[in-house]
Amino acid sequence: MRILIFGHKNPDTDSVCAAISLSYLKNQVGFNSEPRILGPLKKETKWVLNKWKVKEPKLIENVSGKKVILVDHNNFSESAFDIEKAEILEVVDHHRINFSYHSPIDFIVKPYGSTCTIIYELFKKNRVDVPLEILGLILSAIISDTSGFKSSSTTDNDLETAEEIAKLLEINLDEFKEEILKIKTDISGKSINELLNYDFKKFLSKAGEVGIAQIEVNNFDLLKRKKEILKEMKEMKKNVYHTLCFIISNIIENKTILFILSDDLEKINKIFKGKIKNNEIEFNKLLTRKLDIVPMLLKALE
Ligand SMILES: [Mn+2]
Repeated sequence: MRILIFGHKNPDTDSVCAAISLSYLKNQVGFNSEPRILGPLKKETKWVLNKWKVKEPKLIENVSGKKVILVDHNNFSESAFDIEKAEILEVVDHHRINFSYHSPIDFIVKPYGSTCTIIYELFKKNRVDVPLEILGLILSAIISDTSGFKSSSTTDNDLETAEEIAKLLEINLDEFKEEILKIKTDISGKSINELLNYDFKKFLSKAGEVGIAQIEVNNFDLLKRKKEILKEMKEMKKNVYHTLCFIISNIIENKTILFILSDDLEKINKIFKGKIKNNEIEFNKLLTRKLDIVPMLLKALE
């Protein structure tokens, strides 16, 4: 029976490239697998697939009764809607562990900046040659998921893997990095609502549901629209979220602005050392949702 391999809902480049790469690897070692996606692709991911001449995976319909492998997520709320009825064979991921299952499975989670870095290691471990287009996908995903190696989630493994692959592909890593980041940070023509939904994830805290939106930009022009942003966030939060955050990371200036609305703003402000002013807090570094913001919020709302 065929195995379906897929990343999280609202797929990003790491999710999609990890599914395609791992599917290729599995097929080389005797399995029959196919990559899938859980939603439409972002502009950046389409550009990457086009660049390496790899076709878009099909949209998933249902996984009930099917054999599946999860990549770039290990959390049912971010997975296929009927994931509880699937047979999970394996997980390859780099997020906080939020998983339990009725039988033992291969569960590969490493604190790397990109799932694709783990998959490159799996190629080596299995002694399978990596074709050029898969090298290209893995490199693109590492650059994208680590914001060009600047994000706090970046490890030496990510950087070394990227350098090794750039050499194999005979491309200039810095130039290629700039190309990807230019597309990733292009928010022109997007409404505030689209930006809030661009890379949105939900978490359950002890106090209630927390929603965290995240985007990367190459300048802070967007901040001029703070009023509009907070208005849109209020609308989104209404009756749904206990806390709603919008992380805006400026990858040129290495700064992060966090907009935050919460029913317990005082508690959260304490964790952030009282630095929240007018629903806003600024950090002089690039923060990531999974390493910096989620742990702080979950702690504050305990
Ligand atoms: Mn990822």
